[in-house]
Amino acid sequence: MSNTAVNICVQILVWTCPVFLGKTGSNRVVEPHLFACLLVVFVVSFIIPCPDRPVLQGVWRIDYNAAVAYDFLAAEDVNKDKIQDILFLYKNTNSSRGNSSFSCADEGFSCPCTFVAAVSGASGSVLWERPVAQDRAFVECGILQPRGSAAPSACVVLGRPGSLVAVDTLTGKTLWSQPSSFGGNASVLSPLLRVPDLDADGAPDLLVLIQEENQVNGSIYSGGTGQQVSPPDSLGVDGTSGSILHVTRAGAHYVLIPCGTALCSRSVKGLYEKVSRRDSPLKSDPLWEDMLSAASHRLVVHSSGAIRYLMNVPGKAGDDLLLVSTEAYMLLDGQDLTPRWTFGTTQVLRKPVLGYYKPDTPAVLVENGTGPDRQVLLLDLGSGAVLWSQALPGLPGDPPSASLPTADHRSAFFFWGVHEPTDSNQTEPGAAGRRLYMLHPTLPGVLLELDNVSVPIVAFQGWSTWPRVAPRATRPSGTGSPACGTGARPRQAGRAHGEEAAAVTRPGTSVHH
Ligand SMILES: *[C@@H]1O[C@H](CO)[C@@H](O)[C@H](O)[C@H]1NC(C)=O
Ligand SMILES: *[C@@H]1O[C@H](CO)[C@@H](O)[C@H](O)[C@H]1NC(C)=O
Ligand SMILES: *[C@@H]1O[C@H](CO)[C@@H](O)[C@H](O)[C@H]1NC(C)=O
Ligand SMILES: *[C@@H]1O[C@H](CO)[C@@H](O)[C@H](O)[C@H]1NC(C)=O
Ligand SMILES: *[C@@H]1O[C@H](CO)[C@@H](O)[C@H](O)[C@H]1NC(C)=O
Ligand SMILES: *[C@@H]1O[C@H](CO)[C@@H](O)[C@H](O)[C@H]1NC(C)=O
Ligand SMILES: CC(=O)N[C@H]1CO[C@H](CO)[C@@H](O)[C@@H]1O
Repeated sequence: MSNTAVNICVQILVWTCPVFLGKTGSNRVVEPHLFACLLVVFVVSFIIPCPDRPVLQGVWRIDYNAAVAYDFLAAEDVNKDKIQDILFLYKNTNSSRGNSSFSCADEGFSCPCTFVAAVSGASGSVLWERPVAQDRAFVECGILQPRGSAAPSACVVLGRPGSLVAVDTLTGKTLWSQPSSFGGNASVLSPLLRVPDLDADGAPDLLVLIQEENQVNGSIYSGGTGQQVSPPDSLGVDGTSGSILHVTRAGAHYVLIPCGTALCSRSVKGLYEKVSRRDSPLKSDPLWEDMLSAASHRLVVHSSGAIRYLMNVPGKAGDDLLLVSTEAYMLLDGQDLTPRWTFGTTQVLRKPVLGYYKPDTPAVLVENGTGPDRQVLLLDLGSGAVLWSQALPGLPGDPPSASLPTADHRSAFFFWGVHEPTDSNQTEPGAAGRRLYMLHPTLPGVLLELDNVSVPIVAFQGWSTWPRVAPRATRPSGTGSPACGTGARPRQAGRAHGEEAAAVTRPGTSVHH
């Protein structure tokens, strides 16, 4: 992301789409009682430098003049209207919306400084804004809330120069604030990791990983107060961003960091107890301790190419690990790290996205290559088999893909590309801009074009406004529902035939039957 101030705007698309349930037989007469239409709202929002285009129905846009945008978006129902509201970061002189009770100076920053803003997902109106850092900051939302608790939801902001601040997501007010000193040349490795409550204050704690001179240190901060629970200790490894916390079958917590073609690891128990010299209720896993001590904190995983991404994915008995290297995707058993399957591609650059292609059966959306030869594939997570694939040329800087649960226990998949019909006479594939497509597994032959944008996109994310629901469950209310077809044109792809394509736009009317 460039650090130059441009006009940025946050744009949000809200779709209300019926989802077909049951068999997609040859009879395509839309009869709601046969299809059991449910409404599902897709909320996809992105931050882009301002294009000059009309506001569509179901789309809102707010402009920030001469601001710097950052690659951060989070969603939370801030105003309790049952629609996810959007949190984002921007850098500007005093709050450009004029609805912030704080100026940069009030928080001890010079102008311009970095603000966190919360805007209504339904209308785009600003709910709150406040300065949180001088320059760009790490922000992580929703990690301090104990699971299933009614505690206020918070965003943790790790600013530069060192401060660790928890902001109440609903009001923008500070819950706690602590200075934090990371060495002059140290860099914080994203993301902040949530570890079990070690200081017994009822809130999960935070593990911050810092890299300085080829060495990664970890320190633990209290989620309740922001105080340091355990001072920095070396993990004995170097590494890169993209760490995750993995829980083994024995219930032991391990930090995993990509380091070259291996995985570097350390138990949270070891990290905490060594420095704090206190006991903890955390467990360690003898099998993992053996694997780690044999190879100086490294787990040998026989990866082809440097490891880029790591993901915990649902397995049969606890989480397995999906490992993405520059050359292949590999699913590892979450306990003994034996490969379950390997999917070799020549060029892996993007983080995969999890979703459900068949009902309740996890699948992973992957990309092979970028540019004109890009292929988008859906793999069965259990076997690595290809479920769906589509050639879809990409552009440099395409936003990441996304998936959202739908009411039929599957997912809709969203990806950007520049798919063109083969008969088109277009000399410059990028001229029309990058387009956002949606695939729903019920109609695997249809790619629905949802939007097109001809300027760079800084951040993009999708949220569903409510969790996965059982079919025939509640019908949402008060979403101001624009029809499914709004701004969307069906586009045939792969095995498409016109009948299916037409069916996608039609349900918008059938909902009202
Ligand atoms: C920011 O706001 C403060 C207080 O309202 C004001 O004193 C200051 O001049 C403003 N700075 C800019 C650059 O607008
Ligand atoms: C940061 O790194 C530079 C160059 O590597 C070095 O000159 C400087 O002393 C370092 N600063 C600190 C605080 O370590
Ligand atoms: C990292 O931890 C070591 C002790 O393990 C300590 O000596 C060093 O100062 C720490 N570095 C930072 C940047 O905190
Ligand atoms: C990935 O793309 C490359 C180059 O386009 C191609 O040679 C390779 O067969 C593809 N891999 C898969 C698994 O489709
Ligand atoms: C594409 O269009 C241009 C002008 O619009 C024309 O000169 C050219 O012959 C066309 N190319 C093809 C392959 O149709
Ligand atoms: C881009 O999308 C808008 C509406 O979303 C549509 O009117 C326009 O024709 C599209 N442009 C292209 C080149 O497809
Ligand atoms: C200072 C200011 O204008 N505050 C307003 C910000 O927006 C909220 C919600 O619209 C209003 O209630 C505040 O008065």
